Order: sequence, then structure tokens, then C-alpha cells
Amino acid sequence: MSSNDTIFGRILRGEIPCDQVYADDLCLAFRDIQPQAPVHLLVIPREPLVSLAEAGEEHQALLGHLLLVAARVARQEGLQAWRTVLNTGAEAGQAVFHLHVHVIGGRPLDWPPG
Ligand code: DGP
Repeated sequence: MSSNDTIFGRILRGEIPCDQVYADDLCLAFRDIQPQAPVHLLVIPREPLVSLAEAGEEHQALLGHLLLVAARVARQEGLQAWRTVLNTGAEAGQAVFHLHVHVIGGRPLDWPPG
């Protein structure tokens, strides 16, 4: 299954704009359009991967890279504490079926999440 046809695919292809905070050969990071906190970023792979459920051994390095970039952009935003979230599947809150790491911070965050 491909995730080329999602809104994030369109952002990656430059068809719609985003507020970009970081980019490299493997991924792109930008501000979430519906922020849930003062800082809310999304880190997405350029590769059209639907979710963590579709990831395999071949994605091991990519997934590690996405987490390191998540920490990098969190620090870049001046955060000392933040939450990284990967919603996997509609029932878990995934609305865009192109894997993305949420980076959320800038306010106290409750646990457990809803
Ligand atoms: P999720 O529910 O985990 O699939 O998160 C999808 C997030 O994507 C949600 O927080 C809103 C955000 N989002 C949806 N469409 C756009 C868009 O066009 N631009 C940006 N920057 N974010 C978007």
C-alpha cells in the first residue's frame, strides 16, 4: 500500500506549502497545521510508508533517523522536554496515512493520553 496520495505526499512533492523547520535526503519536518501545544511539529519520511504497522526490517535505519531528527527539531525549538507520538491506525487517532512522528511540547503534558 502506498501513501503517495496523502496530504503529506502532496507536501513532499511541493504541491501544497508547509512551514518547514528541517529537511534532509530522508525526511522533512514542519509545523502541524492544527497544533495541540505551543510547539507541534511533524517529522515525515520522504519514502511513502503508511504507518509503523507497515514498517519492516528494511526501515530500521530510517525509523532511527526520524527519531533523531525529532530530537533535533525539538531542541531547535528550544524545548527541554517534549513528547514524540506515532499514531498507528485510525482507532489510535491516525488521520493521515503517511507515517509521521509528532513532536509536541511547550506546555505541561498529561499522562496517560486520551
Ligand atoms: P494523525 O492524527 O496522527 O494522523 O496526525 C495528522 C496531523 O497532521 C494532524 O495533527 C494535523 C496535521 N495535518 C493535516 N493536514 C495537514 C496539512 O495540510 N499541513 C500540516 N502542516 N499539517 C497537517
